[in-house]
Amino acid sequence: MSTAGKVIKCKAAVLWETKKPFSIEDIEVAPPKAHEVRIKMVATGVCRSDDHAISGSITTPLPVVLGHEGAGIVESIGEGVTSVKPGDKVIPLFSPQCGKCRICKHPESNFCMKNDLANPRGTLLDGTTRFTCKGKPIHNFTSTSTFSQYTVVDEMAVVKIDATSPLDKVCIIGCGFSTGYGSAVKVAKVTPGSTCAVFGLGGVGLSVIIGCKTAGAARIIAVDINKDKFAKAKELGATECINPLDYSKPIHEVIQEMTDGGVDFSFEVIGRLDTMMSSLLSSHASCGVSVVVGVPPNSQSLSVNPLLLLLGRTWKGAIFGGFKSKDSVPKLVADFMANKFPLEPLITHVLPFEKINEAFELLRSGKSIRTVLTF
Ligand code: PAD
Ligand code: ZN
Ligand code: ZN
Repeated sequence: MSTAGKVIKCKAAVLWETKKPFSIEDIEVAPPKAHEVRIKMVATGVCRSDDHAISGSITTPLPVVLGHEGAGIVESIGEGVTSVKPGDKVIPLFSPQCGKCRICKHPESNFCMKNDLANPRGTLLDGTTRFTCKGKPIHNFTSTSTFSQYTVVDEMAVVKIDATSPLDKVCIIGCGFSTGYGSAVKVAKVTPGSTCAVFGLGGVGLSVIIGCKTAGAARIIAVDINKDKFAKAKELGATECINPLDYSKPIHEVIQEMTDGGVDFSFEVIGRLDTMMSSLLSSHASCGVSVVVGVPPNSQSLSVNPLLLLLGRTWKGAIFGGFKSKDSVPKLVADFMANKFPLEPLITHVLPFEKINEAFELLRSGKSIRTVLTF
């Protein structure tokens, strides 16, 4: 029996308070309004950015349904939706592409001005949410909210993908893979024969390594304080792995000595101010490009001597690997289907959705790269 036009009762992981576990709740998901899409989730990855929202390091209105790295099937569409239809396989887009704003029209930039990341309202575009639980409205997260059996998103925050693609794998194209890969190939524009350093070997950092290798980097130096991450980094293309805890001097000095003054491209993929500075200093003072990928803790700043940039070094950052999401996600899925890069090595655990708290424990303890939750 069709559920279109009706309220759907289903399970979702609700975060009522920061620093607390999720509660699996029965929620109601209202039908999509005009220009909105209701999606039956099939799989969702667990990203450190969700954990930043749990810890309060990213501020977002509560109570909330988190999750932003999912894939699913369109259940129904609101009036005026033209780019997807019921039955389509789709990926929700935490960094949307409205196609109309100044940034969407800019040839290089990708951070659409309709995003709900910079100053989160925790709602859809119309300022309301389609989720309720125990009579209370529950907020959205980053235009997506994938930790629910059903979610509603704005049309600008969802895109159709290849009907034959495996949703339990391509879900990580919704954030971690694309963010890391794009940071290398699109934001840094890693060049053949170059030397790179990647700080942080989680799902995003390892995807940076895949991008550096694809771009033809000759040396890829992987940096992490958890040596258990090194084997996978090497499997994906790291040529050297170093642990800052093994050295008495600062790690940027070690990297400068290893690379005749600094790498061509460095990436911070952890989300800490001290490692952002180490990454910057590891890039060559005159020709280096350093990219901030990790999300820094809320309202914290770095003090930087402008001389660090004056000699020619470039310091930049990007959300979602600099990709315009609606344009790029279907192409990335097609590239995965054409074996241009692997996703399987990044997915170390698959768990049923109800075990979401366990998935976050695996991430926090450093035991998982990506856990994919299946519905
Ligand atoms: P993760 O927690 O799986 O990986 C982080 C890695 O950093 C782990 O392997 C840690 O052992 C390592 N680490 C921690 N502290 C240090 C340290 N002091 N020195 C060296 N290594 C250390 O996270 P992830 O890969 O899911 O995400 C990484 C960051 O990227 C995180 O801050 C997340 O919020 C951010 C992110 N940004 C975007 C974006 O669009 N810019 C998208 C997705 C994730
Ligand atoms: Zn993410
Ligand atoms: Zn836009």
